Amino acid sequence: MKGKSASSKLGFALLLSSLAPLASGHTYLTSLGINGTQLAEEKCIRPWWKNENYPVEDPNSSDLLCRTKDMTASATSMCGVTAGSNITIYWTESGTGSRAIDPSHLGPCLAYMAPLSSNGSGDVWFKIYEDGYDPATKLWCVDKIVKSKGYLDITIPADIAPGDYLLRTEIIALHEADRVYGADKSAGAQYYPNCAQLTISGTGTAQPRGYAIPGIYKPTDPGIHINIYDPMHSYTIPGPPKYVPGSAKNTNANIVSAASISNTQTVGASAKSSSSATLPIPTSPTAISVAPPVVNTGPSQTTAKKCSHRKSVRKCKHQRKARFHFEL
Ligand SMILES: [Cu+2]
Repeated sequence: MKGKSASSKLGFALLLSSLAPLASGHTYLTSLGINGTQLAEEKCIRPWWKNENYPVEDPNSSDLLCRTKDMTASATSMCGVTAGSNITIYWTESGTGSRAIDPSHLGPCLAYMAPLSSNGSGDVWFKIYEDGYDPATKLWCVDKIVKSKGYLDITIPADIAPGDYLLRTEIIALHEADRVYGADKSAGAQYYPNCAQLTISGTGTAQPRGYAIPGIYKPTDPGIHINIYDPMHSYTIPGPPKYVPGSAKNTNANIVSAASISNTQTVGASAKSSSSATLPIPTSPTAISVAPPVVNTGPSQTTAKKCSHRKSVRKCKHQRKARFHFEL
């Protein structure tokens, strides 16, 4: 009896330890900070999808683009930013003041830009920020985000041509990335992209080489399929190389090809409209409001509250993970 009890205890402990990496607590781009002012939630941000803090799990899905329900839906305003200046990304789990993300969701932070006229379609995305893992400090970018309560400053490249752009921010959580996406229900990296709309001012002329999203990540990339619980001596940040200001060689080839590509993706926008010009994209920037952070009371926010893993587990997509998270 004694032996049996001990072994079932051991079994339970092993079960718990094997489940620990499944803990879920997701995140989304909640607001932007520009010129030292944190804007209202969702301002200049493309509409969040239904359960906005849920991850994209298939790196080949069109959801990887902006994690929005509809790529034809524009942000309600443009935010003006001077090239070369900083912008503050603010990620939260469930709105202003909530934690950034579950600390178990370790992984890199990235940011990309693309001309707004492309609506994200084609080889248009260039990476402007990346922070992965530092073996010296043993810190992931997500460790820093957790510590900063969700805030991260990034710099808009100083030499890019002025105009309207999409800014795509992203956290990739690797807590279940020891198995390749598709291997089982919870396997693979979790992607947390969102897009904002910026009007960049400045005197630059650079139009950096771009890459297609989806397409930048493969399930087997070394920075995507990785066991982060093994000792880590290095980490390869996934995606294309980061754009180095001053290094743009090509001119507007990307822009032209982006405009001519219409149906290469099955995203609602690109599939439905033959030209990005028909998309309801604001053409004139509106002044940046200096409103203090306001809790958004729109429908998507309501949905998010319902989908907190701890409260309404059944509403959540990752029921297995959610349930274990709840129980643990
Ligand atoms: Cu999660």
